[in-house]
Amino acid sequence: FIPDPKTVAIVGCPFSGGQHRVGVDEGPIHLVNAGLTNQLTELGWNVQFDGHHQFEEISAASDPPIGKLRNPRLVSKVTEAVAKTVGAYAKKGQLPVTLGGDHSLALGTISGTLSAHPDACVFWIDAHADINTAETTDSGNIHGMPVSFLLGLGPKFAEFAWVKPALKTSRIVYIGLRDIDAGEKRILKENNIKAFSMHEVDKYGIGKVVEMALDHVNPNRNLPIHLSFDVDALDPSVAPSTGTPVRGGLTFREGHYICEALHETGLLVALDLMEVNPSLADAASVKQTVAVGCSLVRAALGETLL
Ligand code: NNH
Ligand code: MN
Ligand code: MN
Ligand code: MN
Repeated sequence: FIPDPKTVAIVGCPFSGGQHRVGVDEGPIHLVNAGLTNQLTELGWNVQFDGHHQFEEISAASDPPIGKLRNPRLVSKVTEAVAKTVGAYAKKGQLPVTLGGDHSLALGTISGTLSAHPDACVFWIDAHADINTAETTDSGNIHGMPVSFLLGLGPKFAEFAWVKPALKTSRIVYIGLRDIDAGEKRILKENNIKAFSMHEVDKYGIGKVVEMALDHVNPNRNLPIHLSFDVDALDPSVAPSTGTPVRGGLTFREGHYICEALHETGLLVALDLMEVNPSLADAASVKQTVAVGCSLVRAALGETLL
């Protein structure tokens, strides 16, 4: 399998229903306004961008919690639409780049990728594991749960009947973790899910970590790769404008290295850049975070230092 996409399809997802801080829906608008599409054109890509996704609205009143899940119908509807959009681009041989918005969107993006590339593996770059189930979650925020849904772990809900548990536990790997809930630690252990926390990044260095991560999910370097990058994986000094910053994160270079190394495999088929929240922190921090977001996307799409 050798993907050869020439076209990037930008999927702007102004969506915040997977968590409760307002403003993360503005992330994609800021990233595009910062010139991301032109930057990708300059890298040699055909860029398709037909405006940000328009989502069906469901009022809070008609979307009460189901168990602990908050905004369940809204998140389900939105992510189902995203899955269709991303899946359609991927099937056309294009490379979908989804701009969030909160990380519940990855329930859609990864479902879409797997509909086109059933053997794809996932790199989940995040301070958090986002693998809570409806049982283990404290917050009820679905952005902390997409991975469990994709793996088919935890209780099932009729409202999420469209979700296929299409991801195998051996096909996802984490880098950057440092804020994992107790229930999540148990799930990671019980299911033998490979994770490189910041401890392993410190111990081995990012080059070795990416190599070990690839060896685990993609031993023969022949499977398509979906990169889901939560900007809070980066240290808050690098990416301050995000809803749940956690100290001790990836440096600017470590974050970019991951993107560059996955580009170098030639196997990248989809990319998510999530959780940029331009309403948090001062104007300079917002500008910095948006610029870093654009720069991570460029690195994943082939921008090199030399
Ligand atoms: N683990 C927490 C939860 O489930 C926080 C998740 N927050 C994130 N994830 N930003 O990337 O609510
Ligand atoms: Mn704004
Ligand atoms: Mn996340
Ligand atoms: Mn996170």
